[in-house]
Amino acid sequence: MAEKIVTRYEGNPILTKDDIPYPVATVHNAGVAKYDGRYIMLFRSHLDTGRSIIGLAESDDGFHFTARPEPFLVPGTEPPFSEYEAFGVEDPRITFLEEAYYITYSAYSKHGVRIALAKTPDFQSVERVALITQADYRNTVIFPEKIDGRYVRLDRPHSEISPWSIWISYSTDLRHWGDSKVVMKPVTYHWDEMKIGPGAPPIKTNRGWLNIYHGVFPTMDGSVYRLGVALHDLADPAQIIAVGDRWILQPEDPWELVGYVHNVVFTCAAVPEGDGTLKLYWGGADKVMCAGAAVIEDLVDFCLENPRPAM
Ligand code: BMA
Repeated sequence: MAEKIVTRYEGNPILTKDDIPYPVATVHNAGVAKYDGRYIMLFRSHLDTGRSIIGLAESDDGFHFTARPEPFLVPGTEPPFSEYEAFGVEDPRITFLEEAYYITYSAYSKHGVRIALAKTPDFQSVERVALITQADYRNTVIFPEKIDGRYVRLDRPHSEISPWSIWISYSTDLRHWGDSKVVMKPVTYHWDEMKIGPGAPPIKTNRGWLNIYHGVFPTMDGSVYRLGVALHDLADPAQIIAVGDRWILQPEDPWELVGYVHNVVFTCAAVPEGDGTLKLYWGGADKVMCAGAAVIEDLVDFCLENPRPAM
C-alpha cells in the first residue's frame, strides 16, 4: 500500500472529554480557525442527555488545546433559534469572511435538523445571524471568499429517492440562499455509496477549490464514515474538475474504531498553513478529536490522478 496521504499526529487524540472543565460525554466534529496567530477550535460535545452543545479550546501549535471553562454556544433562548435549536447544536464549521468569523452549525429540534449561521469577530462574543436552511439539511460549508460577487456554500440536503449528495447555493447577504443545484453524488458500490457531505470549508489552491468531504458505506456491522477529496473549478465551483476515487482517511486508530458511534472519522475543519501543508481535524468515533497533516498539492494530485465521476 502506498504511503498514507494524511499523516496522523502522533499525540492523537488531541482533545477528549477528560480535558473539558464541565461535564460532557464526548468531544468531536470541531471547526477550527486561526485567530490572532492562535488556533481556535469549536468542538461539539454530547451532554448526558444525548443532546449537543459547542465548546471552545485554544492552542498555540494546533495540536495542544486548552478548553475554556464555559461552553461557547448552547441552544438559543430567543426566537426563532429557541424553537429550532431545542434538541441541540452540532458540527460547527468556521469561515473567515471580510471582518468576522462565520460559524455554520446544525440546529436540531422536533422539526428536524437545519443549519444556523452565527458570527464572531474575536471568539469572545457570538451573535446569531439567521437560520439559513429549512429542515433536513446538514454539513454546510461557506467558501472563504465571494465568487463572481456572491457568497457560495456547499451543503447536503436529505433525500429519500436519491443517495444524499452535495449541493451548491449562492447568496448576496449570507442570509438568503438560492440558485441551488446538485454537484456531486455518491457512486454505487464504492466507499462513499450511501451518502456524502461537505466536510471542511473549501481551501483555495492554484488548481481549484479543494473540498474534503465525508462518505459513508453501509455494512452488516453498521456504517463506516471515511474522508475523500474533490476539486472544484475556481471561477465556477459548481463545476467539479475531479473527485479522488479512493478515500484519504478511514477509521484505523482504536479511538476511531470504537467510541460513541464506532467506525467514524468525520471532519469539519482543515487549516491551510503557509508552508503548503494543511492541518486536518476530525472526530474519532464521535467521541474524541484527532489531527493530522497533508500536503495540499498532494491532495490536489490525488483528485486528478485517478478520478471517479462526480455524478
Ligand atoms: C452523521 C452526523 C455526524 C456524525 C456522523 C457519525 O449523521 O450525525 O455528526 O459524526 O453521523 O455518527
